[in-house]
Amino acid sequence: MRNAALRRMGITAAVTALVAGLTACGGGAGSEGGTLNWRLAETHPSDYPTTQADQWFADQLRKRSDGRINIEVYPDAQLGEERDVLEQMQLGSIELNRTNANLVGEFVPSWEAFGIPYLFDDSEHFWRFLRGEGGQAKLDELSEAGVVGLTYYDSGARSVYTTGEPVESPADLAGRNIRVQPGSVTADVIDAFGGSATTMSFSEVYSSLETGVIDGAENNFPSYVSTRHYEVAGNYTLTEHQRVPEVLMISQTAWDQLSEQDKELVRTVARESTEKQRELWAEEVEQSRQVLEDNGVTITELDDRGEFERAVSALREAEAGAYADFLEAVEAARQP
Ligand code: GTR
Repeated sequence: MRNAALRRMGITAAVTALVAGLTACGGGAGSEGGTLNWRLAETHPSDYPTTQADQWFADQLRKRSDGRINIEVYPDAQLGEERDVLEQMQLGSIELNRTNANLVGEFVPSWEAFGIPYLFDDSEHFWRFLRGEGGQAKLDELSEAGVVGLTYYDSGARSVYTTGEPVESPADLAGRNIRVQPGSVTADVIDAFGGSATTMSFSEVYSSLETGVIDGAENNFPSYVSTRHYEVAGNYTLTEHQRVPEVLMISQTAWDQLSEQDKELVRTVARESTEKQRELWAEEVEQSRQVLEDNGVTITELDDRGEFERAVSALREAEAGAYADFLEAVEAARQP
C-alpha cells in the first residue's frame, strides 16, 4: 500500500464514523408505503454503456417495485466529478453512484489492488474473478466507506494515448505528462513506465490536451471516443496496462431505508443490469474502434508488450505484499 493511502485511512475512518452516526439517527424508515426518490450520479453521457445500464436498472426497479423505488439518473457529471460524488455519498446527499474502481482506492484503500498493472490475462479471467467470491469480497469491503456495492460493469482495458509521436516503447514516454484519475495507482504505473503522471478530473482532460498542459492520458476505446480526446491526441497504443471494473453502489443510509424484500429486488435488478451493460459494452468497443479508424487515429499494436510489463514489475511486487488474499483469488480465477 502506498504512503498516500495510509495517510488517507484516518479520513476514511472519520467519515465512516460520521456515516454510521447519520444512519443510526435517520435509518429504518422502510420502503413499504412511501416512495423513495433517489439520485444516481454518472460521469458519462446518456448514450454511453454504463449510463444506459444505470437507466435500465432505474426503469426496471421502478416497474418491479410498483413505483416505490424511483431513481433518477444524472449523466454527464451533473452531480459533480466522480471523486466529489463519492464524498457526497458518504455525507448522505447522493444515494447512488456508478464510478470507476480506480477512484475508490482513496476511500477504501484495499481497492487500490484493482489498479495493479497486468493483473488479469483477458476479459474472461477478469469476469471469472468479478463473478466469484473474490469479486464479492471486494464489494463487501465498500462498507468501510459507508456504501453498499451492488454490481460491476465492464470497462475493458486501459491504454495510453498521446499527442505528438506515437508511443511504441516505455522510452517514448520519457518527459511526457500523462493524465491519470485522481487517487489511482495508475500514477505509479505511468511513472514506472518512465512518463510523468498528472492527476486531473475527467472533464478537464480535453482542454488540457488541446493546450498542451498534458501530452496524453490513458483509457479504454469507448471513453477515448465519447470524450473526443482522439481529436486532440491521435495516437493510441495498446499498452492494456489495467483492467479496472466500473462499480454501481448505494449509500448505506439509503440502503437502510429498504425492506429486506426490496433489498433483494435491488440486488437482483443490479445483477441483471450487468448483463445488459456487458452486451452494450461489447458493441461499443467495436463501434468506437471503427470511429477511430474512420478518423485516421494511429492505433499502435505492440510488438513487445513485455517491455511495459517489465517496467512495472517492481511496482507489482511492492503492491503484491499488501494484497495477498486478493491476488490469491485473482490467481484462482485464471483457470476456467
Ligand atoms: C473511464 C471511466 C470513468 C472515469 C474515466 C476517467 O473509463 O468509465 O468513470 O473514471 O475513465 O479516466 O476519469
